Amino acid sequence: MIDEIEITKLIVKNAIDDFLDNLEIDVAIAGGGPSGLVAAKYLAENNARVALFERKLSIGGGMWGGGMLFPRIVVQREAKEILDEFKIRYKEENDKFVANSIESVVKLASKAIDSGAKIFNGISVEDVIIRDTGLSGFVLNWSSVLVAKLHVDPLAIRSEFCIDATGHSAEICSIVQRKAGKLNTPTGEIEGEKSMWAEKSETLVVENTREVYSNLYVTGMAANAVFGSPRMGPIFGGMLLSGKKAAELILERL
Ligand code: 48F
Repeated sequence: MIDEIEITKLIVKNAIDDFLDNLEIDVAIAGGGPSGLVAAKYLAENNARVALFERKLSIGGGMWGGGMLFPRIVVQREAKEILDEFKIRYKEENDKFVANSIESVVKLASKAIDSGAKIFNGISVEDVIIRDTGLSGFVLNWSSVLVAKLHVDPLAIRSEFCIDATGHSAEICSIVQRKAGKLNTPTGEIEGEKSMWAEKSETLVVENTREVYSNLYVTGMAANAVFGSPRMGPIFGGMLLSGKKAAELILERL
């Protein structure tokens, strides 16, 4: 027998149990693009309790569309090992590795989930919790509530460490700058993303991956936006290496 009420109960009960299980965690990640997914995988496989909150229905961020909707990404040799770890297939040309952008997203997500990271979609980080020790959690709301501009109060989760993986907009760092004052940048503020310069940017994105406010790490394109570095277009080695570095930095402290 298939009963609609039973289906409803199964869905609501299981989804709520999952949410309740993730109210107090080791690492909360805002944003499910490539850098967030990679960070989630390395953290979770090292036994950290990780939850990733993604505003949209789909994780993957800016990776799905490759370059200008040509569904390919390019990865340089330094990050080849990460492609291999995630079992993403590629074609080698001129010491560069070309992978299908759709395959890349699904394999990043699948490994992150298999490693034990929890992914919550359709949820936006709209604010943060700040205590004397620094950032200590995210304030969350349904993205649909925010899109509809409904006046609904958010809820919160507590986390020992947080990661801003929100991409170009560096949303979590912007909130912290606005509400707490100083970030660990040269000016104490968000320096702002610069125009495309792939070679420079790919090195800088890894260097810029660090603690930007007490207990808040920044990764991926958000790291370059915060530290005033250029964008890079559809070369993704830096994103993957940045996500891995964010995980390693936090694992040293857990
Ligand atoms: O933009 P995005 O893919 O970030 P990334 O991991 O990778 C950047 C590349 O895709 C590309 C690039 C590399 O060549 O320049 O752009 O740095 O993914 C960011 C994700 O964060 C979500 C957003 O929907 C996207 O999926 N996001 C943004 N703000 C919030 C958020 C928020 N406040 N709460 C939850 N999710």
